[in-house]
Amino acid sequence: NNLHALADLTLPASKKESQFCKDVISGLSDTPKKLHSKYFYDDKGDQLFQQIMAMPEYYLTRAELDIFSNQTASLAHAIQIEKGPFDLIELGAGDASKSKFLLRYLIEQRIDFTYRPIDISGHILKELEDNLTTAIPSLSIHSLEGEYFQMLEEATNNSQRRKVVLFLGGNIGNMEIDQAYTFCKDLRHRLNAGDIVLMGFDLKKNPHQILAAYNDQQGITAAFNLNLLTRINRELEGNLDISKFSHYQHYDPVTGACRSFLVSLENQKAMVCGNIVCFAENELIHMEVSQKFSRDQIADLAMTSGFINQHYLNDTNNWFTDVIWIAN
Ligand code: AVI
Repeated sequence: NNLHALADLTLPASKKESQFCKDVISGLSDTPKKLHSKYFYDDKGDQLFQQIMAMPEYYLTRAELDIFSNQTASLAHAIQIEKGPFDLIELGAGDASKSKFLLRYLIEQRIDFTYRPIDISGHILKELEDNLTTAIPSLSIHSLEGEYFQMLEEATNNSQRRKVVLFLGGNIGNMEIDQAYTFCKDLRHRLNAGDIVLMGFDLKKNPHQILAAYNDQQGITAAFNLNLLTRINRELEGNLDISKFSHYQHYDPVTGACRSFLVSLENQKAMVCGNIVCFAENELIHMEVSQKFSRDQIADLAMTSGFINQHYLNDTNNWFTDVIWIAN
């Protein structure tokens, strides 16, 4: 183990005990080293992700927007609006650019529902509430800041209404496959039979197209990855030298895993959270997986987790799919 705890008196105890610090230290002690992509989203990370979504190579957001803007009525019927009042819970709501189409449609149809966006970023939620209140004044919105399942539990404890859970953007792809199975099973346990999940999956397709979406010419994805090192420096009193790491992206068309790494450009040492971390030249930090799925994989995920795979809504190019699952 190349990580040594130092008696560091400068870092406040609260920082050393934070989950962020623990996760970073444990990830950088692993072989291979890893960091969790959920930590990408500080204010700068939110901004960079907005830029990624606007990039010509990053087709995912436009594909799902195509589904939400052109098949809104089908989506609304797929979530069974005729079955009466419900809570529409969105995990990782972000800027709700897609769900906005559905929200507007439901309001126009005078459907009784409450929108409950969940996001780890308070900054994003505040902006979202402001925007939605202006765009759709009659919308009932109660946001929840925090981790998905903690907040889902809070949402479930406070209401007896049926639930429709949105998990869009291909966010499920940011979990390793076994974690995705665990996640869907946990999600099912927190729902009642008949509740609905609407989940977005990025599909396997031409590997060149997938790689290009994460290996953009302008280097925005690289900056998005490197920004986590900047965040560690700022929040965990680190002194990682950002110029000594470079972004490397890899797509495996057989497994469907698109992975990003940072490569250490030389032998180096840095302080993080009162610990010394050593990097060998060319050593990798695994940063993120963006898993791509086949329809068979999606059907298996649904069935194994206790959902009936109701149907698929695809974008015009068949690149991305939003799937409706009903809790069995
Ligand atoms: C949020 N998530 C679905 C994005 C993705 O495609 O995996 C995050 C991202 N990472 C690099 N580009 C976009």
